[in-house]
Amino acid sequence: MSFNRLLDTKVKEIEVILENHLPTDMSFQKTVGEAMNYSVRAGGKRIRPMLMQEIFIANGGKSKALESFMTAIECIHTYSLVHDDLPAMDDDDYRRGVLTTHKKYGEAMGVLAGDALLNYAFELVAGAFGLVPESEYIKVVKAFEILSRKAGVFGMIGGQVCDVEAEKAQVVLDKDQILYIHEHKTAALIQASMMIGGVLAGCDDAYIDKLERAAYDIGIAFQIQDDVLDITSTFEELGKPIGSDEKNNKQTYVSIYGLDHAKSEVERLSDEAIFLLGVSEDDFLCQLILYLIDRNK
Ligand code: GRG
Repeated sequence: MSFNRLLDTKVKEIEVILENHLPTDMSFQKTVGEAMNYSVRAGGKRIRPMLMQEIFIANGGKSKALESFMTAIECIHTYSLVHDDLPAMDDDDYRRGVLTTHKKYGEAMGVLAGDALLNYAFELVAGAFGLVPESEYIKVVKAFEILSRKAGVFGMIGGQVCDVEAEKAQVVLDKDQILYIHEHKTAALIQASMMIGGVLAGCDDAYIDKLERAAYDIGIAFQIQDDVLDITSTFEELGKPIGSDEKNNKQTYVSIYGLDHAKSEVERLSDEAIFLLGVSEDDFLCQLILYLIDRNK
């Protein structure tokens, strides 16, 4: 099967898993439930649950906790997009090709749907203890710790704080500062995805460290490519307006180092990740990494 068909099949399978885990049976709070499900169902590449699943499978994983964590990471990622689109942050009207959550449900419901998705992610992983035998609790605890750390103040939220402050202050960022923001805002959730896939499959600490390093490279390359696409892509392909970095006076790797250097850095980082993971070009994981950094949406 071609890579594109396989990718399509895997995305559809992941969407079934997400659908089976989304909140149902809402009562008086059903509007927020609808807003949560609207945001998740709006689509997206599903790369975080996919990377988690691929690492898990490649390492012979069997745990029944996997699907809870796959849904949890997509809920956390989706909440971050919902909040990032709010008027207090980037104030965007479109995401994933449809109206942003606050544009569709109002600002208060946008805030609450994001909050609820974040909390729901942890409800799911807490529930995973009920799905595995006691001998597997240690894996679930480790995965829980990684998820909470990489999504929190020492991970994605920390990166977003620096990004927001840098944008407001309009100071010129140096390479270390840009990389710090990319590492925390973007790479942290990709690291969590790959590390959790490894932890649930029972990989040892040395291999989890290697996954963390490879995911750092993939995350930075992914973010640089995102900045490239903000200049070179179209609304139709991206599902949101292009040029938003310039509109928000956001400094990016591309605005500081130029398109050519940014593109060669994406290539260098992805080569390094593929080397660290030891995957060959026939492996789906290798092709997935190349697709992520060479994507047009
Ligand atoms: C609000 C706490 C908080 C954090 C927001 C994730 C984020 C931090 C902001 C969103 C904007 C942005 C450029 C984030 C960097 C990560 C990134 C490239 C997100 C887009 O991820 P994709 O391309 O999106 O995987 P889809 O829609 O395909 O799931």
